Amino acid sequence: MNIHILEMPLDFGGNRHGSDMGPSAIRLAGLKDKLTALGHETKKHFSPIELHPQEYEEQGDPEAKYLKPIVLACNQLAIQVETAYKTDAFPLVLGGDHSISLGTLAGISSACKEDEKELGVLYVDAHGDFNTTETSPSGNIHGMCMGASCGFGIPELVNLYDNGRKVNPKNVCYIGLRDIDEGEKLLMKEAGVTAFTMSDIDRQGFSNILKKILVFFKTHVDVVHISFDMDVIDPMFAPGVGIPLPGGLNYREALLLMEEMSSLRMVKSAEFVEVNPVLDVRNQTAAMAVELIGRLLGHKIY
Ligand SMILES: [Mn+2]
Repeated sequence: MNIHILEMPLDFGGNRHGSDMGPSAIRLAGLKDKLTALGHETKKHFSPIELHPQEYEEQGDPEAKYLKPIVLACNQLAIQVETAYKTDAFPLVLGGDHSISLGTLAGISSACKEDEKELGVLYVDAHGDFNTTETSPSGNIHGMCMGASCGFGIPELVNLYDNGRKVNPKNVCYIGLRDIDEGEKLLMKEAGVTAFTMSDIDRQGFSNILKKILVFFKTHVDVVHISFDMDVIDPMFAPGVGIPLPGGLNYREALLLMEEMSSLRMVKSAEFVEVNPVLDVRNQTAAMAVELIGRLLGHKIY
C-alpha cells in the first residue's frame, strides 16, 4: 500500500505544550522501517502546515483558544488527506494534539461524499472530545473536535473545509472512555453515538466488545477512519500524553484492537495523536504508537 505520512506538529488545542514534537518522536521510534518491512511505500511524508509556535500566536477567544491558527492548519491538512484518499493512498496523520482530527475528518469526509460512501469513525480515547464552547470547562479545542465533526458547536469548526457535519454521529463508535464532562455526556447521548467505556470493557470483556465494534462498522458504513488518542492507553504503558488517566487499555488490548480493525479491511485512514515527548519516558509512548500503526497496517505475529 502507498502511505502518505502527514505530520501535524501542532499543540494549540490543549493546555500542555509538547505534543507538537509528537511526529518527530514517532519518526525517531522507527515508523519508516516498520512500514517498509510490511511492504508499504512511504514516498510521501511531509507536513501540510506552516505554523508559528504557539508562543508566537494570539490565543484569541478564551472559549475557543487558538481558533484561527487551528482552522488554518486543519484546512491545509484536509486538502492533503483528501488528495491521498483520491489517489488510493492511505493518509496516516501524526499529531499533534487531537484538534487536528478536525482536518483529517474534513478531508476524508469530503472524499467519501464524492464517492457516495458512508463514513464511520472509531474514536479511541479516554475522553469524549464532544464539548462545545458552551459546555467546555477549558475552552481547549482538542476537547471539542469530535462534537464539531458531528455538527455541534461554533460554525468556524462545524463548517471547516466543507459546510456541515463531517460524520453522522450514528456512525461513530467510541472505545476506552473514562472521563466525560457532564455537558458533553448529554450531547453525546442526544447525538446518538455508540460508546464503549472502560467499565463496559470490565463488565463484558474486551473480546466481546471487539466483536460488537466489528459488527457495528460492518452494518453501518462503507469506510472507517480511526482516530487514536494515545491517552486511551494506561499511563503505565503510555506516560507521554497530555492528560494521563489511570485505568486505561493495556498494551495487548490496544494492539489487538488495531489487529481486529485491520482484519475488517474497511479502514481507509488513521491518525495517532497526543504523543507528548516532553512527558514521555525514553520515547516509549511514541514507540508504542509505531507498534499500533504496524498492527493496523498488516503486521501479524504468526
Ligand atoms: Mn482526544
